[in-house]
Amino acid sequence: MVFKYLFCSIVVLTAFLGGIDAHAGILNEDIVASDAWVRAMPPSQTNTAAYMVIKNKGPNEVILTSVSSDISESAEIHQMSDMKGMMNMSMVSKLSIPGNGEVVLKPGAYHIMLVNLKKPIKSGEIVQIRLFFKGGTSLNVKAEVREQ
Ligand SMILES: [Cu+2]
Repeated sequence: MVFKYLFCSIVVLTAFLGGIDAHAGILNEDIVASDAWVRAMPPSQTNTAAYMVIKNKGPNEVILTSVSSDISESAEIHQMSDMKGMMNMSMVSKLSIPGNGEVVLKPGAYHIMLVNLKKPIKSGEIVQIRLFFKGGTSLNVKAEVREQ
């Protein structure tokens, strides 16, 4: 039993590391993220949001399919929409960045929701956010924690 458990752990670990390496190896140089920041939250809050501008300098559409962060258990792509005067937040499965275009993630619009913060975050801290795109490319973004 012990051997079987150990074997499973190794397989899982290898798959995990392999996944990370595969992503880290492919970088789409046409995609640039700028003005990245994370909203500072009081310690009682377990979620926060990250904002940035994602620019696509290439001619082809690029699709953001998932996000992750080192400070939260999970991260989601969210959209804010006005539903008859009530701002409503919903998760989206992907975000398209048009060729030679950009998408602005900002308060009241698209944002990255950092869900279940592992520890309180303070202004001035730098947070790593990783963007994963269709086709296997990814981008590491450094975001500063600020009040707004
Ligand atoms: Cu949200």
